[in-house]
Amino acid sequence: MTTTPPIASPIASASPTTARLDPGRPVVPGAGTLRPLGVGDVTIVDGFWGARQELNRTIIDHIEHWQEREGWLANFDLAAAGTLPAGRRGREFSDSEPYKLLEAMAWELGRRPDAALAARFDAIVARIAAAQDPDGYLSTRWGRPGQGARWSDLEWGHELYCMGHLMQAAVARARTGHPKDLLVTVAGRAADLICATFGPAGDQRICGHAEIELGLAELGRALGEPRYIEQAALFVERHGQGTLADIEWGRSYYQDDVPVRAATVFRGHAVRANYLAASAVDVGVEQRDADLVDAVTRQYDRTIAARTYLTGGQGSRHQDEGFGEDYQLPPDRAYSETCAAVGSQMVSWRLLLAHGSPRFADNLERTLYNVVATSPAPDGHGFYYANTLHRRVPGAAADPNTASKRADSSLRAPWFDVSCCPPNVARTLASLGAYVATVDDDGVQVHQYVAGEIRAELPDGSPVVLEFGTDYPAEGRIRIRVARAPKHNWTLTMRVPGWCVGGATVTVDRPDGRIEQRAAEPGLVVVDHLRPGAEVILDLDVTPRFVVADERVDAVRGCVAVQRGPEVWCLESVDLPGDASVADFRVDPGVAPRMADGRVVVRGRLRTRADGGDAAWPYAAPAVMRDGEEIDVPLVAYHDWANRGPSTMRVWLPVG
Ligand code: FUB
Ligand code: ZN
Repeated sequence: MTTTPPIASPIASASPTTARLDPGRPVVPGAGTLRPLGVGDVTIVDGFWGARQELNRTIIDHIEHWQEREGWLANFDLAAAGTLPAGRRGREFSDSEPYKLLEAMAWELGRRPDAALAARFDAIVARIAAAQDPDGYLSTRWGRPGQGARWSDLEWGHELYCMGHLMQAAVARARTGHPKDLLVTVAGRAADLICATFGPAGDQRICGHAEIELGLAELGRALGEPRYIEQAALFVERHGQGTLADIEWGRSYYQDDVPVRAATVFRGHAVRANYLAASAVDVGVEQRDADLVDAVTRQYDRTIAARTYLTGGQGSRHQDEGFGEDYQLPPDRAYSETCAAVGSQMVSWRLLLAHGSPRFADNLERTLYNVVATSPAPDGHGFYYANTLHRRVPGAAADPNTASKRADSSLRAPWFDVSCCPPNVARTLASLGAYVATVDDDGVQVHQYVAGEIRAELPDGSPVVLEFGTDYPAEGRIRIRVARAPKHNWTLTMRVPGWCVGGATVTVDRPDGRIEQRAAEPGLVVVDHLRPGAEVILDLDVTPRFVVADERVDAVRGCVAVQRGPEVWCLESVDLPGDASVADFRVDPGVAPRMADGRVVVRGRLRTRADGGDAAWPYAAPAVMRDGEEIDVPLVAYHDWANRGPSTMRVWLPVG
């Protein structure tokens, strides 16, 4: 049993992934360090994510209901009837939302058959297929008499973006046992048209919102069609050539300012930046282009180091939904769009598969627990689009019958005029099992801890079945029982998260009665010679802890935040005495946070102005402040904030 350092990139020298019936893998790289499992290989039961996967059924229903209600599905019927543009509803990118819904449904069906859901899936696909032009073009917003011409507004038109989502949905369907599905045919026809239109000798421009690159790369992999991957590569390389118009936020908004290989950090619109980076990894891996993968890896590392919130959220500028400068991470202005987090997970996952380093899984975990889990309401009927880290005034409940403005909703809203985030949550939750573990030539690697079962197949065909028992992250103990394993030696590699600074312990209970126990540091811990019946217990120290930010994150200087395991915790005013606001609380950093009744508790005081009121002018000699009695205040896991109604909230607590 050893603790190993991160693994170096083997992209250039890797051999192709062994082909077998695909159990539903969102990403299937042709090379890399680790090989993914599929949604059909991992069963998550109960626990933090099991409950959310169950909730996702409601979320999917909710999304379908709202897409119908807002006319975004009916747009396809109008297209098929030839009556557009009259009656078309929704933004120029509304077609993408039914595609993301279909992707979520496809993964969900791959996870668990459901005849009623399958029938709904087929019905939506039929409506979409009927709207496709004979040459493969598919858009309800462009290209018909009375509408703008095809490809006439690549900056803002989102045609290629939408068709990229169509392709990702088709990939989900193809990879879950339906490679001949009508949706796959529709997506393939769209891909053929795009290759013909934007190929080497064709239109040299890109879409103003990266996504087609992702769709083409993965559809190419799924259908064994290299043309699609080559087209994805062309689009990736065309970024930074300035083929799109300059706009008020500059070409960096759509990553058309600097070639992908030359960029040093993610910039511009955060969703666009992440989708592009993810596709660049796909292309780099597929073309054995280690330089491209390394370029994205460097940008990713710097983005994590200087442009990412404690929650894993990204984007600190509302004006363009974009990244700020390095360390410009004001908590009260956090845009942290849910979609940007989903995009960042896509990059993390691809880099994890490419390099094998646990730091990518650490980032994925952080974002899963603190953004993806935060967005949906506990009943599945509301969502956060933006994920602030500080609410100064209690929010107002959104009208349950109206679509909210995207970043305006101060509490979770049932729907938005721009509703990209809810279906992004749905497709992530439906495919979550695929992000839990991988295999390599030596064995199985566990990256995320869930209760359930992993059924893996090693490259030599040997099955490994692992049963997981855990209440993680409420507790730090993970029990792994080996139910099936090959006779030859193999390794079980577990991630000890970077947050686990208190250390971890691994206990191996072997069927012959031998018990071994070792300490482990953050990184990877490897156990071998495991036979059926063996049990491995990983104990991670989830003692709550204070964290401080780099001094350059000026906005939170003099503050601490609290983390427990992968979860960020926050203070809500409903937990303060009287009508105190979170602005009044000063935490005592000398008293470690502790657990009480399942909640993290911190000690501090309420601090108010001695003169009792607000000054007429907030800049003056320091006011005389009065500290109240010491109080212990319970925090709430950030993903649960606002579940008890309107409240002021803050993640970063000023130190008293
Ligand atoms: O432009 C399509 C989507 O709408 C983006 O990804 C989101 O940021 C939202 O603006
Ligand atoms: Zn979004």
